Amino acid sequence: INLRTVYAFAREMYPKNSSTPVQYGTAGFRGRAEFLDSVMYRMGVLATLRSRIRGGAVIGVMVTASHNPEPDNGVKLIDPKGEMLEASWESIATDLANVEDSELEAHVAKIISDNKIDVGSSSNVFVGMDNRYHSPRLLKAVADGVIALKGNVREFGIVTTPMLHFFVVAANTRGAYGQPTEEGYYRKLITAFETLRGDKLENGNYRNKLIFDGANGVGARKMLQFLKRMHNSLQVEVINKGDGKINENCGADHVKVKQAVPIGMPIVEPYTRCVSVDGDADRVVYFFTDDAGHFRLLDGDRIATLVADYLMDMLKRCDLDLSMGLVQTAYANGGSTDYIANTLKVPVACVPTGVKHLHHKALQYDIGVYFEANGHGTIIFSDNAKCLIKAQSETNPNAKILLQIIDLINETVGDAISDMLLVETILNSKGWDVKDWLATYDDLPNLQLKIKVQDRNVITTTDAERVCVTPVGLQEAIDKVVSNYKRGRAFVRPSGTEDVVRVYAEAATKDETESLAYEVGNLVH
Ligand code: 16G
Ligand code: ZN
Repeated sequence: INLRTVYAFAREMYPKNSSTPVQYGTAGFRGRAEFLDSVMYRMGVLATLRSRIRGGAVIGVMVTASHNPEPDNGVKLIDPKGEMLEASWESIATDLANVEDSELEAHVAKIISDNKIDVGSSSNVFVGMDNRYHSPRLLKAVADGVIALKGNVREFGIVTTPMLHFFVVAANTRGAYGQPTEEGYYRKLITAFETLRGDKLENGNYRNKLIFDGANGVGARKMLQFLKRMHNSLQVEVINKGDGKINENCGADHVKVKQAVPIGMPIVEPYTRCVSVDGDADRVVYFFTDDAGHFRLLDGDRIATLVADYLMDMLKRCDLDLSMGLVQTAYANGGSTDYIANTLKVPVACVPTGVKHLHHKALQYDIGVYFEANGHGTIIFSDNAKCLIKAQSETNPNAKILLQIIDLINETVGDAISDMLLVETILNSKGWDVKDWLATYDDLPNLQLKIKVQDRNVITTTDAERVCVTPVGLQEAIDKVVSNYKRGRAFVRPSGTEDVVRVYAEAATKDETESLAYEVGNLVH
Protein backbone atom coordinates (compact mmCIF):
# COMPACT_ATOMS: atom_id res chain seq x y z
CA ILE A 1 0.00 0.00 0.00
CA ASN A 2 1.25 3.40 -0.95
CA LEU A 3 0.04 5.97 1.53
CA ARG A 4 0.80 8.72 -0.94
CA THR A 5 -2.31 7.58 -2.80
CA VAL A 6 -4.34 8.24 0.33
CA TYR A 7 -3.10 11.79 0.39
CA ALA A 8 -3.38 12.30 -3.37
CA PHE A 9 -7.03 11.21 -3.38
CA ALA A 10 -7.74 13.50 -0.47
CA ARG A 11 -6.09 16.51 -2.04
CA GLU A 12 -7.59 16.05 -5.50
CA MET A 13 -11.07 14.89 -4.63
CA TYR A 14 -11.88 15.30 -0.96
CA PRO A 15 -10.02 18.31 0.42
CA LYS A 16 -10.99 19.38 3.91
CA ASN A 17 -13.17 22.46 3.48
CA SER A 18 -13.95 23.42 7.06
CA SER A 19 -11.75 24.38 9.96
CA THR A 20 -14.45 23.81 12.57
CA PRO A 21 -13.47 20.71 14.57
CA VAL A 22 -15.87 17.77 14.31
CA GLN A 23 -16.49 15.09 16.90
CA TYR A 24 -17.53 11.44 16.64
CA GLY A 25 -20.60 11.73 18.88
CA THR A 26 -23.42 9.49 20.08
CA ALA A 27 -24.12 8.33 16.57
CA GLY A 28 -21.02 9.21 14.57
CA PHE A 29 -20.40 12.47 12.72
CA ARG A 30 -23.30 14.72 11.80
CA GLY A 31 -23.49 18.12 10.19
CA ARG A 32 -24.19 20.11 7.05
CA ALA A 33 -23.61 17.87 4.03
CA GLU A 34 -21.35 20.32 2.20
CA PHE A 35 -18.64 19.96 4.85
CA LEU A 36 -18.69 16.20 5.08
CA ASP A 37 -16.91 14.95 1.94
CA SER A 38 -13.49 14.82 3.56
CA VAL A 39 -14.92 13.23 6.71
CA MET A 40 -16.61 10.52 4.63
CA TYR A 41 -13.47 9.77 2.67
CA ARG A 42 -11.46 9.45 5.88
CA MET A 43 -14.09 7.19 7.46
CA GLY A 44 -13.74 4.92 4.43
CA VAL A 45 -10.03 4.80 5.20
CA LEU A 46 -10.68 4.11 8.87
CA ALA A 47 -13.23 1.36 8.23
CA THR A 48 -10.68 -0.39 6.01
CA LEU A 49 -8.08 -0.32 8.78
CA ARG A 50 -10.62 -1.43 11.36
CA SER A 51 -11.58 -4.42 9.22
CA ARG A 52 -7.90 -5.40 8.97
CA ILE A 53 -7.52 -5.23 12.74
CA ARG A 54 -10.52 -7.50 13.09
CA GLY A 55 -9.03 -10.15 10.83
CA GLY A 56 -10.87 -9.06 7.69
CA ALA A 57 -14.34 -9.14 9.28
CA VAL A 58 -16.89 -6.88 7.59
CA ILE A 59 -17.21 -3.34 8.95
CA GLY A 60 -20.26 -1.25 7.98
CA VAL A 61 -20.38 2.43 7.11
CA MET A 62 -23.80 4.07 7.02
CA VAL A 63 -24.29 7.47 5.42
CA THR A 64 -27.29 9.10 7.10
CA ALA A 65 -28.32 11.91 9.41
CA SER A 66 -31.25 9.92 10.77
CA HIS A 67 -33.96 12.31 12.03
CA ASN A 68 -32.01 15.51 11.24
CA PRO A 69 -33.32 17.98 8.63
CA GLU A 70 -32.60 17.53 4.94
CA PRO A 71 -29.46 19.73 4.61
CA ASP A 72 -27.64 17.55 7.17
CA ASN A 73 -25.90 14.28 6.63
CA GLY A 74 -23.75 12.02 8.76
CA VAL A 75 -21.79 8.82 9.01
CA LYS A 76 -21.54 6.00 11.51
CA LEU A 77 -19.38 2.91 11.62
CA ILE A 78 -20.67 -0.55 12.46
CA ASP A 79 -18.44 -3.11 14.17
CA PRO A 80 -18.37 -6.80 13.14
CA LYS A 81 -21.05 -7.97 15.57
CA GLY A 82 -23.39 -5.24 14.39
CA GLU A 83 -22.57 -3.01 17.29
CA MET A 84 -21.65 0.66 17.20
CA LEU A 85 -17.96 1.40 16.71
CA GLU A 86 -15.94 0.46 19.82
CA ALA A 87 -15.67 3.47 22.13
CA SER A 88 -11.86 3.57 22.12
CA TRP A 89 -11.94 4.07 18.34
CA GLU A 90 -14.20 7.10 18.55
CA SER A 91 -11.24 9.31 19.41
CA ILE A 92 -9.18 7.74 16.62
CA ALA A 93 -12.05 8.62 14.26
CA THR A 94 -12.26 12.16 15.65
CA ASP A 95 -8.53 12.77 15.28
CA LEU A 96 -8.46 11.37 11.76
CA ALA A 97 -11.41 13.53 10.69
CA ASN A 98 -9.73 16.68 11.99
CA VAL A 99 -6.14 16.46 10.71
CA GLU A 100 -5.12 18.82 7.90
CA ASP A 101 -4.80 17.30 4.43
CA SER A 102 -1.05 17.81 4.49
CA GLU A 103 -0.77 15.67 7.66
CA LEU A 104 -3.09 12.94 6.47
CA GLU A 105 -0.45 10.59 5.12
CA ALA A 106 1.63 10.71 8.29
CA HIS A 107 -1.45 10.42 10.48
CA VAL A 108 -2.70 7.28 8.72
CA ALA A 109 0.79 5.80 8.95
CA LYS A 110 0.71 6.42 12.69
CA ILE A 111 -2.67 4.72 13.14
CA ILE A 112 -1.24 1.74 11.25
CA SER A 113 1.88 1.50 13.37
CA ASP A 114 0.17 2.29 16.72
CA ASN A 115 -2.30 -0.51 16.11
CA LYS A 116 0.18 -2.88 14.44
CA ILE A 117 -2.06 -3.25 11.40
CA ASP A 118 -0.96 -5.63 8.68
CA VAL A 119 -1.73 -3.51 5.61
CA GLY A 120 -1.36 -6.49 3.31
CA SER A 121 -4.21 -8.41 4.98
CA SER A 122 -7.73 -8.51 3.63
CA SER A 123 -10.31 -5.87 4.43
CA ASN A 124 -14.04 -5.78 3.82
CA VAL A 125 -16.38 -2.82 4.12
CA PHE A 126 -20.13 -2.62 3.48
CA VAL A 127 -21.60 0.80 2.75
CA GLY A 128 -25.19 2.00 2.65
CA MET A 129 -26.99 5.32 2.59
CA ASP A 130 -30.31 7.05 3.20
CA ASN A 131 -32.22 8.82 0.43
CA ARG A 132 -30.95 12.41 0.91
CA TYR A 133 -29.89 13.94 -2.40
CA HIS A 134 -26.31 14.37 -1.20
CA SER A 135 -25.98 10.80 0.09
CA PRO A 136 -24.75 9.23 -3.20
CA ARG A 137 -21.92 11.76 -3.43
CA LEU A 138 -20.91 11.11 0.17
CA LEU A 139 -21.19 7.35 -0.21
CA LYS A 140 -18.77 7.52 -3.13
CA ALA A 141 -16.33 9.38 -0.89
CA VAL A 142 -16.50 6.54 1.67
CA ALA A 143 -15.99 3.94 -1.07
CA ASP A 144 -13.00 5.85 -2.43
CA GLY A 145 -11.47 5.85 1.05
CA VAL A 146 -11.72 2.06 1.09
CA ILE A 147 -10.29 1.78 -2.41
CA ALA A 148 -7.38 4.09 -1.58
CA LEU A 149 -6.27 1.52 1.01
CA LYS A 150 -6.98 -1.43 -1.30
CA GLY A 151 -9.90 -2.76 0.72
CA ASN A 152 -12.95 -4.54 -0.73
CA VAL A 153 -16.06 -2.43 -0.72
CA ARG A 154 -19.62 -3.60 -1.28
CA GLU A 155 -22.21 -0.91 -1.91
CA PHE A 156 -25.79 -1.62 -0.88
CA GLY A 157 -27.25 1.64 -2.14
CA ILE A 158 -30.27 3.03 -0.32
CA VAL A 159 -31.00 0.94 2.77
CA THR A 160 -32.23 1.55 6.31
CA THR A 161 -29.58 1.74 9.03
CA PRO A 162 -30.80 -1.53 10.61
CA MET A 163 -30.63 -3.28 7.24
CA LEU A 164 -26.95 -2.46 6.97
CA HIS A 165 -26.37 -3.75 10.52
CA PHE A 166 -28.20 -6.93 9.49
CA PHE A 167 -26.00 -7.37 6.38
CA VAL A 168 -22.81 -6.90 8.42
CA VAL A 169 -23.81 -9.54 10.98
CA ALA A 170 -25.18 -11.92 8.36
CA ALA A 171 -21.90 -11.77 6.43
CA ASN A 172 -19.73 -12.12 9.53
CA THR A 173 -21.68 -15.15 10.79
CA ARG A 174 -21.56 -16.75 7.33
CA GLY A 175 -25.30 -16.81 6.87
CA ALA A 176 -26.24 -18.08 10.34
CA TYR A 177 -28.09 -14.83 11.01
CA GLY A 178 -29.58 -14.61 7.50
CA GLN A 179 -28.40 -13.87 3.98
CA PRO A 180 -26.50 -10.57 3.64
CA THR A 181 -28.78 -9.29 0.88
CA GLU A 182 -31.87 -7.15 0.73
CA GLU A 183 -33.98 -10.19 -0.21
CA GLY A 184 -32.42 -12.18 2.62
CA TYR A 185 -33.49 -9.49 5.06
CA TYR A 186 -37.10 -9.33 3.81
CA ARG A 187 -37.33 -13.10 3.69
CA LYS A 188 -36.22 -13.62 7.29
CA LEU A 189 -38.58 -11.04 8.78
CA ILE A 190 -41.59 -11.77 6.58
CA THR A 191 -41.33 -15.54 7.07
CA ALA A 192 -41.27 -15.13 10.85
CA PHE A 193 -44.10 -12.59 10.83
CA GLU A 194 -46.39 -14.62 8.59
CA THR A 195 -45.68 -17.88 10.42
CA LEU A 196 -46.60 -16.20 13.71
CA ARG A 197 -49.73 -14.64 12.28
CA GLY A 198 -50.96 -17.71 10.42
CA ASP A 199 -54.46 -17.10 9.10
CA LYS A 200 -55.53 -15.31 12.26
CA LEU A 201 -55.30 -11.81 10.81
CA GLU A 202 -57.64 -10.27 13.38
CA ASN A 203 -58.35 -11.17 16.99
CA GLY A 204 -60.53 -9.59 19.69
CA ASN A 205 -60.13 -5.82 19.44
CA TYR A 206 -57.16 -6.10 17.09
CA ARG A 207 -57.77 -4.88 13.52
CA ASN A 208 -55.40 -5.75 10.71
CA LYS A 209 -54.94 -2.20 9.42
CA LEU A 210 -52.63 0.70 10.09
CA ILE A 211 -51.20 3.96 8.77
CA PHE A 212 -47.42 4.13 8.30
CA ASP A 213 -45.65 7.52 8.26
CA GLY A 214 -42.36 6.94 6.43
CA ALA A 215 -40.89 10.41 7.22
CA ASN A 216 -40.12 10.84 3.48
CA GLY A 217 -37.11 8.65 4.25
CA VAL A 218 -35.77 5.18 3.55
CA GLY A 219 -38.35 3.57 5.80
CA ALA A 220 -41.16 4.53 3.42
CA ARG A 221 -39.45 2.88 0.44
CA LYS A 222 -38.61 -0.25 2.33
CA MET A 223 -42.08 -0.59 3.84
CA LEU A 224 -43.44 -0.58 0.29
CA GLN A 225 -40.96 -3.33 -0.58
CA PHE A 226 -42.13 -5.33 2.43
CA LEU A 227 -45.75 -4.97 1.33
CA LYS A 228 -44.93 -6.21 -2.18
CA ARG A 229 -43.50 -9.38 -0.71
CA MET A 230 -46.05 -9.98 2.05
CA HIS A 231 -49.19 -11.99 1.39
CA ASN A 232 -51.70 -9.40 2.57
CA SER A 233 -50.86 -10.38 6.14
CA LEU A 234 -50.97 -6.69 7.11
CA GLN A 235 -52.87 -3.82 5.51
CA VAL A 236 -50.65 -0.76 5.59
CA GLU A 237 -51.33 2.66 4.12
CA VAL A 238 -47.98 4.38 3.66
CA ILE A 239 -47.87 8.19 3.92
CA ASN A 240 -44.92 10.61 3.55
CA LYS A 241 -43.47 8.26 0.97
CA GLY A 242 -40.74 10.60 -0.20
CA ASP A 243 -42.36 13.45 -2.09
CA GLY A 244 -41.73 15.93 0.72
CA LYS A 245 -38.52 16.72 2.56
CA ILE A 246 -37.09 14.04 4.84
CA ASN A 247 -38.34 14.39 8.45
CA GLU A 248 -40.04 17.72 7.75
CA ASN A 249 -43.20 17.90 9.88
CA CYS A 250 -43.31 14.12 9.91
CA GLY A 251 -41.53 11.06 11.23
CA ALA A 252 -40.93 9.60 14.67
CA ASP A 253 -38.94 12.52 16.08
CA HIS A 254 -41.54 15.08 15.05
CA VAL A 255 -44.40 13.00 16.44
CA LYS A 256 -42.62 12.29 19.73
CA VAL A 257 -41.21 15.76 20.42
CA LYS A 258 -44.14 17.83 19.11
CA GLN A 259 -46.66 15.31 20.44
CA ALA A 260 -48.68 15.85 17.28
CA VAL A 261 -49.71 13.91 14.16
CA PRO A 262 -47.47 14.13 11.08
CA ILE A 263 -48.33 16.12 7.97
CA GLY A 264 -50.28 14.26 5.31
CA MET A 265 -52.51 12.25 7.65
CA PRO A 266 -55.62 10.97 5.89
CA ILE A 267 -58.95 11.27 7.69
CA VAL A 268 -59.29 8.08 9.69
CA GLU A 269 -61.60 6.68 12.33
CA PRO A 270 -60.69 7.49 15.94
CA TYR A 271 -58.36 4.87 17.47
CA THR A 272 -56.83 3.88 14.12
CA ARG A 273 -53.29 2.59 14.78
CA CYS A 274 -50.65 4.84 13.25
CA VAL A 275 -46.90 4.34 13.15
CA SER A 276 -44.09 6.85 12.53
CA VAL A 277 -40.48 5.96 11.79
CA ASP A 278 -37.52 8.31 11.43
CA GLY A 279 -35.48 9.12 8.30
CA ASP A 280 -33.26 6.00 8.43
CA ALA A 281 -35.92 3.75 10.02
CA ASP A 282 -34.22 2.78 13.23
CA ARG A 283 -36.83 4.43 15.45
CA VAL A 284 -40.54 3.83 15.72
CA VAL A 285 -43.44 5.26 17.73
CA TYR A 286 -47.17 4.55 17.59
CA PHE A 287 -49.92 7.13 17.94
CA PHE A 288 -53.65 7.60 17.45
CA THR A 289 -56.40 10.15 17.87
CA ASP A 290 -59.16 9.37 20.36
CA ASP A 291 -62.87 10.07 19.89
CA ALA A 292 -62.48 13.49 21.52
CA GLY A 293 -59.89 14.32 18.85
CA HIS A 294 -56.96 14.16 21.29
CA PHE A 295 -53.58 13.02 20.07
CA ARG A 296 -52.26 10.03 22.04
CA LEU A 297 -48.69 8.76 21.84
CA LEU A 298 -47.39 5.22 22.39
CA ASP A 299 -43.63 5.72 22.49
CA GLY A 300 -40.55 3.57 23.04
CA ASP A 301 -41.42 3.09 26.73
CA ARG A 302 -44.77 1.65 25.69
CA ILE A 303 -43.18 -0.70 23.18
CA ALA A 304 -40.65 -1.87 25.78
CA THR A 305 -43.32 -2.58 28.38
CA LEU A 306 -45.58 -4.35 25.88
CA VAL A 307 -42.72 -6.57 24.73
CA ALA A 308 -41.44 -7.28 28.26
CA ASP A 309 -44.90 -8.25 29.44
CA TYR A 310 -45.37 -10.57 26.45
CA LEU A 311 -41.96 -12.21 26.82
CA MET A 312 -42.42 -12.79 30.57
CA ASP A 313 -45.67 -14.55 29.82
CA MET A 314 -44.09 -16.64 27.05
CA LEU A 315 -41.22 -17.70 29.32
CA LYS A 316 -43.75 -18.94 31.86
CA ARG A 317 -45.61 -20.86 29.19
CA CYS A 318 -42.34 -22.34 27.96
CA ASP A 319 -41.45 -23.30 31.50
CA LEU A 320 -38.11 -21.54 31.16
CA ASP A 321 -36.27 -19.77 33.92
CA LEU A 322 -34.25 -17.10 32.13
CA SER A 323 -33.16 -13.72 33.44
CA MET A 324 -34.85 -10.78 31.81
CA GLY A 325 -34.06 -7.10 32.21
CA LEU A 326 -35.31 -3.85 30.76
CA VAL A 327 -32.94 -1.00 29.98
CA GLN A 328 -34.08 2.63 29.76
CA THR A 329 -32.55 6.10 29.82
CA ALA A 330 -33.39 9.11 31.96
CA TYR A 331 -35.95 10.11 29.29
CA ALA A 332 -38.15 7.13 30.16
CA ASN A 333 -41.43 8.31 31.59
CA GLY A 334 -41.66 7.81 35.37
CA GLY A 335 -45.05 6.16 34.77
CA SER A 336 -43.40 3.44 32.70
CA THR A 337 -40.60 2.84 35.20
CA ASP A 338 -43.13 2.41 38.04
CA TYR A 339 -45.17 -0.01 35.92
CA ILE A 340 -42.12 -2.11 35.06
CA ALA A 341 -40.87 -2.29 38.63
CA ASN A 342 -44.20 -2.66 40.45
CA THR A 343 -46.56 -4.42 38.05
CA LEU A 344 -44.38 -6.33 35.61
CA LYS A 345 -41.75 -6.88 38.32
CA VAL A 346 -38.93 -6.94 35.78
CA PRO A 347 -35.51 -5.57 36.80
CA VAL A 348 -35.04 -2.16 35.22
CA ALA A 349 -31.74 -0.35 34.62
CA CYS A 350 -31.04 3.25 33.58
CA VAL A 351 -28.05 4.16 31.38
CA PRO A 352 -26.85 7.26 29.49
CA THR A 353 -28.47 8.24 26.17
CA GLY A 354 -27.29 6.46 23.01
CA VAL A 355 -27.90 2.98 21.71
CA LYS A 356 -24.42 1.74 22.51
CA HIS A 357 -25.01 2.25 26.25
CA LEU A 358 -28.37 0.51 26.21
CA HIS A 359 -27.14 -2.37 24.07
CA HIS A 360 -24.12 -2.90 26.30
CA LYS A 361 -26.24 -3.10 29.46
CA ALA A 362 -28.84 -5.36 27.82
CA LEU A 363 -26.11 -7.92 27.06
CA GLN A 364 -25.97 -8.66 30.80
CA TYR A 365 -29.30 -10.49 30.79
CA ASP A 366 -30.42 -13.72 29.11
CA ILE A 367 -33.08 -11.56 27.51
CA GLY A 368 -32.37 -7.83 27.42
CA VAL A 369 -35.13 -5.48 26.30
CA TYR A 370 -33.87 -1.98 25.61
CA PHE A 371 -35.68 1.07 24.32
CA GLU A 372 -35.18 4.80 24.41
CA ALA A 373 -38.39 6.76 24.89
CA ASN A 374 -37.86 8.14 21.36
CA GLY A 375 -38.56 4.68 19.94
CA HIS A 376 -35.03 3.44 19.39
CA GLY A 377 -34.53 -0.10 20.68
CA THR A 378 -34.61 -3.84 20.31
CA ILE A 379 -34.43 -7.09 22.26
CA ILE A 380 -31.35 -9.30 22.51
CA PHE A 381 -31.18 -12.95 23.48
CA SER A 382 -28.03 -14.56 24.87
CA ASP A 383 -26.66 -17.71 23.23
CA ASN A 384 -27.65 -19.56 26.40
CA ALA A 385 -31.25 -18.34 26.09
CA LYS A 386 -31.41 -19.32 22.42
CA CYS A 387 -30.07 -22.82 23.17
CA LEU A 388 -32.56 -23.42 25.97
CA ILE A 389 -35.50 -22.11 23.94
CA LYS A 390 -34.46 -24.28 21.01
CA ALA A 391 -34.20 -27.39 23.17
CA GLN A 392 -37.59 -26.66 24.73
CA SER A 393 -39.18 -26.21 21.30
CA GLU A 394 -38.88 -29.95 20.66
CA THR A 395 -41.73 -30.51 23.09
CA ASN A 396 -43.28 -27.13 23.87
CA PRO A 397 -45.30 -25.33 21.14
CA ASN A 398 -44.88 -21.97 22.91
CA ALA A 399 -41.12 -22.30 22.64
CA LYS A 400 -41.62 -22.77 18.90
CA ILE A 401 -43.47 -19.46 18.81
CA LEU A 402 -40.67 -17.85 20.79
CA LEU A 403 -38.14 -19.04 18.20
CA GLN A 404 -40.13 -17.28 15.48
CA ILE A 405 -40.27 -14.16 17.66
CA ILE A 406 -36.47 -14.21 17.87
CA ASP A 407 -36.30 -14.44 14.06
CA LEU A 408 -38.68 -11.50 13.73
CA ILE A 409 -36.45 -9.29 15.87
CA ASN A 410 -33.43 -7.55 14.36
CA GLU A 411 -31.14 -8.06 17.33
CA THR A 412 -28.28 -6.08 15.83
CA VAL A 413 -29.81 -2.66 16.52
CA GLY A 414 -33.18 -0.93 16.79
CA ASP A 415 -35.12 -1.60 13.58
CA ALA A 416 -38.33 0.38 13.11
CA ILE A 417 -39.97 -2.08 10.73
CA SER A 418 -38.96 -5.18 12.68
CA ASP A 419 -40.10 -3.54 15.94
CA MET A 420 -43.40 -2.63 14.32
CA LEU A 421 -43.98 -6.18 13.08
CA LEU A 422 -43.26 -7.41 16.61
CA VAL A 423 -45.74 -4.99 18.16
CA GLU A 424 -48.34 -6.02 15.59
CA THR A 425 -47.74 -9.67 16.46
CA ILE A 426 -48.12 -9.06 20.19
CA LEU A 427 -51.23 -6.89 19.86
CA ASN A 428 -52.79 -9.52 17.60
CA SER A 429 -51.98 -12.32 20.03
CA LYS A 430 -53.45 -10.37 22.95
CA GLY A 431 -56.47 -9.23 20.94
CA TRP A 432 -55.65 -5.61 21.84
CA ASP A 433 -56.22 -2.32 20.11
CA VAL A 434 -54.42 0.91 20.98
CA LYS A 435 -56.94 1.68 23.71
CA ASP A 436 -56.13 -1.56 25.56
CA TRP A 437 -52.43 -0.92 25.12
CA LEU A 438 -52.63 2.65 26.44
CA ALA A 439 -54.63 1.50 29.46
CA THR A 440 -51.73 -0.53 30.89
CA TYR A 441 -50.36 2.53 32.74
CA ASP A 442 -50.57 6.34 32.72
CA ASP A 443 -47.74 8.48 31.41
CA LEU A 444 -46.79 11.49 33.50
CA PRO A 445 -47.07 14.74 31.53
CA ASN A 446 -43.59 15.61 30.23
CA LEU A 447 -41.81 18.29 28.28
CA GLN A 448 -38.43 18.78 26.62
CA LEU A 449 -36.75 22.13 25.97
CA LYS A 450 -33.67 22.98 23.90
CA ILE A 451 -31.48 25.75 25.22
CA LYS A 452 -28.72 27.46 23.25
CA VAL A 453 -25.70 28.26 25.42
CA GLN A 454 -22.21 29.47 24.70
CA ASP A 455 -20.52 26.16 25.53
CA ARG A 456 -22.74 23.18 26.19
CA ASN A 457 -19.81 21.13 27.44
CA VAL A 458 -19.58 23.10 30.69
CA ILE A 459 -22.43 20.86 31.78
CA THR A 460 -21.21 17.41 32.76
CA THR A 461 -23.36 14.70 34.30
CA THR A 462 -23.22 11.43 36.19
CA ASP A 463 -25.63 8.68 37.29
CA ALA A 464 -26.96 8.03 33.77
CA GLU A 465 -27.21 11.77 33.08
CA ARG A 466 -29.64 12.31 35.94
CA VAL A 467 -27.27 14.36 38.08
CA CYS A 468 -25.15 17.38 37.05
CA VAL A 469 -21.58 17.43 38.29
CA THR A 470 -20.62 20.80 36.78
CA PRO A 471 -21.17 23.71 36.89
CA VAL A 472 -20.92 23.54 40.66
CA GLY A 473 -24.21 24.34 42.38
CA LEU A 474 -26.45 23.63 39.38
CA GLN A 475 -27.67 20.28 40.68
CA GLU A 476 -28.52 21.72 44.11
CA ALA A 477 -30.52 24.44 42.40
CA ILE A 478 -32.37 21.88 40.25
CA ASP A 479 -33.13 19.72 43.31
CA LYS A 480 -34.57 22.72 45.10
CA VAL A 481 -36.89 23.57 42.21
CA VAL A 482 -37.97 19.96 41.67
CA SER A 483 -38.86 19.48 45.34
CA ASN A 484 -41.71 21.96 44.92
CA TYR A 485 -43.51 19.76 42.40
CA LYS A 486 -45.66 16.71 42.99
CA ARG A 487 -44.09 13.74 41.20
CA GLY A 488 -41.58 16.20 39.79
CA ARG A 489 -38.44 14.99 38.03
CA ALA A 490 -36.10 17.00 35.82
CA PHE A 491 -32.59 16.83 34.42
CA VAL A 492 -30.36 18.73 32.03
CA ARG A 493 -27.68 17.32 29.72
CA PRO A 494 -25.62 18.52 26.77
CA SER A 495 -26.92 17.08 23.49
CA GLY A 496 -24.63 14.65 21.71
CA THR A 497 -25.98 15.57 18.28
CA GLU A 498 -26.80 19.29 18.34
CA ASP A 499 -25.19 22.37 19.81
CA VAL A 500 -27.77 22.73 22.60
CA VAL A 501 -28.47 21.78 26.19
CA ARG A 502 -31.58 19.65 26.66
CA VAL A 503 -33.98 20.00 29.57
CA TYR A 504 -36.41 17.24 30.49
CA ALA A 505 -39.22 17.68 33.01
CA GLU A 506 -42.16 15.64 34.18
CA ALA A 507 -44.70 16.27 36.93
CA ALA A 508 -48.21 15.39 38.05
CA THR A 509 -50.00 17.85 35.74
CA LYS A 510 -49.34 19.50 32.39
CA ASP A 511 -49.24 23.01 33.89
CA GLU A 512 -46.81 21.98 36.60
CA THR A 513 -44.64 20.21 34.01
CA GLU A 514 -44.41 23.37 31.92
CA SER A 515 -43.57 25.53 34.85
CA LEU A 516 -40.97 23.03 36.12
CA ALA A 517 -39.33 22.84 32.68
CA TYR A 518 -39.08 26.62 32.39
CA GLU A 519 -37.80 27.03 35.94
CA VAL A 520 -35.06 24.47 35.33
CA GLY A 521 -34.37 25.98 31.90
CA ASN A 522 -33.77 29.34 33.54
CA LEU A 523 -31.11 27.82 35.77
CA VAL A 524 -29.14 26.82 32.67
CA HIS A 525 -29.16 30.18 30.88
C1 16G B 1 -28.47 9.61 18.59
C2 16G B 1 -28.61 8.23 19.16
C3 16G B 1 -29.96 8.09 19.80
C4 16G B 1 -30.13 9.15 20.85
C5 16G B 1 -29.91 10.52 20.27
C6 16G B 1 -29.87 11.55 21.36
C7 16G B 1 -27.68 6.17 18.32
C8 16G B 1 -27.59 5.24 17.16
N1 16G B 1 -28.45 7.23 18.13
O1 16G B 1 -29.39 9.82 17.55
O2 16G B 1 -29.99 6.82 20.37
O3 16G B 1 -31.42 9.11 21.39
O4 16G B 1 -28.66 10.55 19.61
O5 16G B 1 -29.56 12.79 20.83
O6 16G B 1 -27.08 5.95 19.35
P1 16G B 1 -29.12 13.99 21.75
O7 16G B 1 -27.82 13.61 22.41
O8 16G B 1 -29.00 15.14 20.81
O9 16G B 1 -30.20 14.20 22.76
ZN1 ZN C 1 -32.43 7.10 13.08
